[in-house]
Amino acid sequence: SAVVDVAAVDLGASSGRVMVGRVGPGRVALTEAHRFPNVPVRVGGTLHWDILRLWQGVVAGLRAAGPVTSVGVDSWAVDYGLLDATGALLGNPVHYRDARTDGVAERVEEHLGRERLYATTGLQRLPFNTLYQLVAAAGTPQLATADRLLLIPDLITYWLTGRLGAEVTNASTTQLYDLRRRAWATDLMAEAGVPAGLLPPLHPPGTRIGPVRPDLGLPGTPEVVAVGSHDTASAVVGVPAAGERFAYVSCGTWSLVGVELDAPVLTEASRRANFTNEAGVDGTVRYLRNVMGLWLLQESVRTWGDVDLPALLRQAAEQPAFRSVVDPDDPVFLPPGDMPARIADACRRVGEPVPDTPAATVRCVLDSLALAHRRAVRQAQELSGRSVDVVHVVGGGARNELLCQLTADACGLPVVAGPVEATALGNILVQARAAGAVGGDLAALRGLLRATQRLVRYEPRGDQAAWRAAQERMGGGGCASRC
Ligand code: ADP
Ligand code: LRH
Repeated sequence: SAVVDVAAVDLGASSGRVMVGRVGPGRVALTEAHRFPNVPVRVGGTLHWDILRLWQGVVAGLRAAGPVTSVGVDSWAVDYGLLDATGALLGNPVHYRDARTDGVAERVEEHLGRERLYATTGLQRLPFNTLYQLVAAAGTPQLATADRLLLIPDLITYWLTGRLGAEVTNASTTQLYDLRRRAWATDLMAEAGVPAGLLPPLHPPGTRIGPVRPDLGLPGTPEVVAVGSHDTASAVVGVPAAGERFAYVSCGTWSLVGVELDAPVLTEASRRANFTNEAGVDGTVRYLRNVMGLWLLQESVRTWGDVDLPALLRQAAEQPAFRSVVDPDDPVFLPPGDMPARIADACRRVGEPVPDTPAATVRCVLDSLALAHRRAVRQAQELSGRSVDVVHVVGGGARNELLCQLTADACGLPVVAGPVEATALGNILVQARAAGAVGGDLAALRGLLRATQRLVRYEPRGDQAAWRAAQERMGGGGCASRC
């Protein structure tokens, strides 16, 4: 097979990028064509995504990328744009961290039944699941006028091609998707008052969507191909694991921590531990938990203003371990705002020493995240019956050496860090496979990454007793075994 050039559009909560992959047998080379910040905007009291600015970044990136065979789009989950009957966007997509969903999940669960919701969708309860956002928006003129709902990557794909559709890995994050039937959960939709027909037809990763619109004037008129359009689905494709005994931490704004399975886990214990079953590429199940992730650090840095992140991380490494730990998954940390103050409050509430410098706050965040990774890796194994020998850390967090080492120490397992751009690589490999440039299953694609990408291994240090004690301070999070 020949070598192909394909472009990945990867929109993360903190930045968007267009990456070009040159892929062929034994070969994967990645270059960055364009990167742009993703800055949400609050207006009229509502937090929005600046979708037109992101679109501008996508188009500029695809121009800079030069001629490619195909383009694939992935982004964060759950959020959407609404289109009217002519295909025009009705308003700016609302950000999942907006407060409009406060208290909605509880109401919907009472009405539809939390056990039933989990049995049908397999999804964890996050306050911003699309279902809850739609219930929060019920009765608004915008929703009443809407003809179609498009998830963010599907919206970008629509603007690129004029074709409407919903890619399944991201559809599975809406809580409107029936994981076992692999179809929209039309009964749930009807009972929740979500109009039938709002959600477009589903298609799997690898589907050829269509050529980019000629009026965009992109070099080479590439075709758009559906990838794992949920960024975490593409990131999991990009985990360079051998075999199946691995856990992953897709570590960026969020830490998505879990294992890859062939079938969902829908037990009561799994529901109570708030583990999710999201659809993966090639019919796999991403069995994972959302850990609040580097958002805690990003939002602290934003509060402090102009800081030198590498210098701050070096100072954090010199701080005493476990001085203060908080539970990163505390919902108080979810909205934007003064993060150091909320961390200090959380410490005060549970009687931990209050961090008194940025370095101490950062150490608290990283110790706490490593503990949350430990908790989720243990729970994932216990709840799924899948044992693991290694933890793969991918995404921007793979560049945080302290966090990688602490995660290895906390889990008592080796950490393999990298690739940083696992999401773009997962996106690119699915396109390259659709083009016939590479063949094989996920294991084969991962083998290609092991052979071509720079990975760093961290061996676990120290003894588990200290981590166990710190875990007890933080809370086991429903772990039945000794966490
Ligand atoms: P997302 O896709 O959610 O926007 P990324 O995977 O791009 O997130 O990860 C962004 C995060 O990676 C940043 O918030 C930062 O904490 C971390 N990061 C990026 N570069 C570095 C670096 N040089 N050293 C340490 N951490 C880094
Ligand atoms: C990570 C992510 C995650 C979702 C969240 C909304 O970028 O897609 O998997 O839960 O954003």
